[in-house]
Amino acid sequence: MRPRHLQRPRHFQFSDRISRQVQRCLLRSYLPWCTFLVVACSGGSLGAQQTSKAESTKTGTVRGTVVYVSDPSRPWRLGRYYIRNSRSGLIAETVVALQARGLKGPADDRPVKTVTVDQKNFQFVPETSAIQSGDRVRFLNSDDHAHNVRSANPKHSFNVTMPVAGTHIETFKVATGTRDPYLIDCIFHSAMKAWVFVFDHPWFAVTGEDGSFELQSVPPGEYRLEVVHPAGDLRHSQSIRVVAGEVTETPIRLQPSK
Ligand SMILES: [Cu+2]
Repeated sequence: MRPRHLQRPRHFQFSDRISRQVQRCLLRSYLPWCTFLVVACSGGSLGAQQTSKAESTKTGTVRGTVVYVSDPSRPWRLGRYYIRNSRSGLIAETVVALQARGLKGPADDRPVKTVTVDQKNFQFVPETSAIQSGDRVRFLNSDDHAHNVRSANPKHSFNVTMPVAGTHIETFKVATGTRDPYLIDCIFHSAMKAWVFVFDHPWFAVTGEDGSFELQSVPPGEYRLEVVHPAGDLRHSQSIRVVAGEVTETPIRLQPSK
């Protein structure tokens, strides 16, 4: 028997006993229902997964993260702008895209997309954009100074002055892939640079600050997975197999170009 000072007060013991009885009663009464609910919920969840799986039985997903691996013999002075955590090396504004001979997106009448590139604090924000051919870029000027947007690429060139609060929309019709992105600059401020990558398929992505990317609804097959960080001139390419109904996880390590 417990010493008196360790014994629970009598009313506590009573209420505790009642409480235990109520718990047992509730357990007996509701356990079957709880079990049913759990099974029903998991069944519903499985159903959703199956639906998702059914939708993706014909296509696959490529998912991964891009990590910058430094090389003391080839320092990258701009790394501090794109790598938020030097330990992880996860790198933002990296373009990841599939490449294969004759690769074309599904022939559909998809709506034209418009992405925005601002000119702010004497920088293009974001510096790196990726679109499909036929999509548009809306350039803005949020600075209190005049800017300019220019492309000298022979496949699509333009040169437009951007007054304060100015807006200019440009349609990019010619896909140039990862090899020849459109370099956009400002004739007034030579340090301002941006890149517009244009693809004729939808299987591309630009990494965020967490370095992650995901390419969905990819037809199964063998591809080159091309990775470019234009500001750092970092490039990487590897073979990848996409399997229907499966997610291909692909960690990517980017190093300074040789
Ligand atoms: Cu400028």
